Amino acid sequence: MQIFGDSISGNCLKVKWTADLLAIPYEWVEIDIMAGGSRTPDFVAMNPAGQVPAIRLPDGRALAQSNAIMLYLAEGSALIPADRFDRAKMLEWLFWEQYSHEPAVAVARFQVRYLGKGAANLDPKLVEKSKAALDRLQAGIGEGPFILGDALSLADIALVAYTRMAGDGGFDLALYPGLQRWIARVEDALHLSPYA
Ligand SMILES: N[C@@H](CCC(=O)N[C@@H](CS)C(=O)NCC(=O)O)C(=O)O
Repeated sequence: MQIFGDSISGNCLKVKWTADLLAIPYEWVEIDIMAGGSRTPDFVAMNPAGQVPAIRLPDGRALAQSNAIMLYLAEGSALIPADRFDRAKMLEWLFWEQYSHEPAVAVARFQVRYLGKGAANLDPKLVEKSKAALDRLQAGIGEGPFILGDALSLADIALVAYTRMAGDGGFDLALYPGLQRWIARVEDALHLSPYA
């Protein structure tokens, strides 16, 4: 299997971390999105959305969308709850991540860290949406230790990706001690060094 990803992208790292944790062998193919690497004719032939991450299976089939790829990789593993309700609850968080968290927290980070926009110049609505997402996540985790309770799941992997990078967008994670403790637990479970 090949994973096409840009190492600066939380969406891509989620996929990498899932494969690493499950000891699934892969070849990482670095795609430089800032240089248009996901918009080349070859890449778009594989993923018409022109975005990373994407994977290509040994039989040639390709799959995109970070959370769909994670679900594919983790099928049958402990990262997906066996219980029907818990599994649906995990999906609830994954859908929320893509609609209410990533489009705010990741976009703010991208604009500040990679487009050089001052955090003070971010669209106030984007800042508000990001803070609401961080508040919601912290409240949802509660005492945890993980989002669904005792067990690490794909919800933690998906949501930690950009939450741990929120400081890049000007958000002070020290204001979210519950998130800081959860980030440390998930980083530990994924064998990651703290994000710098
Ligand atoms: N919903 C998609 C989002 C993918 C996405 O936004 N990819 C960005 C990097 S994080 C990208 O490829 N941007 C380059 C481009 O759009 O040209 C997912 O979860 O995979």
